[in-house]
Amino acid sequence: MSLVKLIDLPSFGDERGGLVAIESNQSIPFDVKRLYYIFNTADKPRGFHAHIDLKQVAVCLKGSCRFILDDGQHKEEVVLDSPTQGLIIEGLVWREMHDFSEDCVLLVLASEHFSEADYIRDYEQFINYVALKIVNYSLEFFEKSWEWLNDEELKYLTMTPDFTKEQQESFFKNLAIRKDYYIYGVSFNEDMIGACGLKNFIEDKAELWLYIGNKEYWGKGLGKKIMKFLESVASQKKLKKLYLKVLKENKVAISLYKKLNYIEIQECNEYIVMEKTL
Ligand code: T46
Repeated sequence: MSLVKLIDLPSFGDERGGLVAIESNQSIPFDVKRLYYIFNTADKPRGFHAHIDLKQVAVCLKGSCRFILDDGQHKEEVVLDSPTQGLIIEGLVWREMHDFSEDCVLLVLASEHFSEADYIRDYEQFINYVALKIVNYSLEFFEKSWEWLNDEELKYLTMTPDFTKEQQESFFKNLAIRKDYYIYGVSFNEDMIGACGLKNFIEDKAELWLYIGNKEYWGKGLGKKIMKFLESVASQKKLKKLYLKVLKENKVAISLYKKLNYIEIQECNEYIVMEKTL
């Protein structure tokens, strides 16, 4: 499917001049929560980022500029130079804007309020983000997790208690009938790298958990995508809040959770509890 999705905007121009009317969920496929415009450009390229969860329509009201869109597999480009044409930018797409004409005025309509946490501004991180998939927690993942959770460092960081092979097997067998435990595998291209899920449901609240068992994948900014995925599952299940437990010394994880708007609600001996209202 083409990355360049252009739409003709409803145009009511006549001999008095041009008029374009854009309506949420009608002429464009989302509710507009924000608009911004870029002007007085100095022909300096802009963009160079992707968004995790944002739909946008860009309209060049005056002048022209060139967009490059890249989904990690292939790139496409398009010149915007018409106030009656909108470029829909959605999904995990790296965007760059080049060749601004001096008189360019670029209007962008966005489906969400501004959030810096929604930006991926590093290309390598973007490529990693594309490669990461949340998949079914199969027997292969289950067997891997025995290895992962018996690694001393991971066991410590995830606060996993001692467990036997038999206990783990009965846990796996029960998964199919349990309604109070969601578990998913995390893969990177063809590699199985971790697991995540939701547990301990109390009314409209649940505990979020995740780990990357394959240490080669630590520090690549993958946690954010896993968290966003679990939050979307929680929202679909009509949960109102998510909480998580994190070791006090796990500063990297705590900083990620803070960026994603989790706030500390309780301090225990070794760990803190953080919560987010969805
Ligand atoms: C996009 C392309 C097409 C805000 O505080 N609120 C906002 O709504 C926006 C759009 C930006 N900002 C701040 C964030 C930065 O500190 O303004 C500063 C410049 O933003 P940025 O460097 O991201 O601008 P562009 O032109 O590179 O990218 C913009 C949008 O940010 C982005 O979402 O898709 O246009």
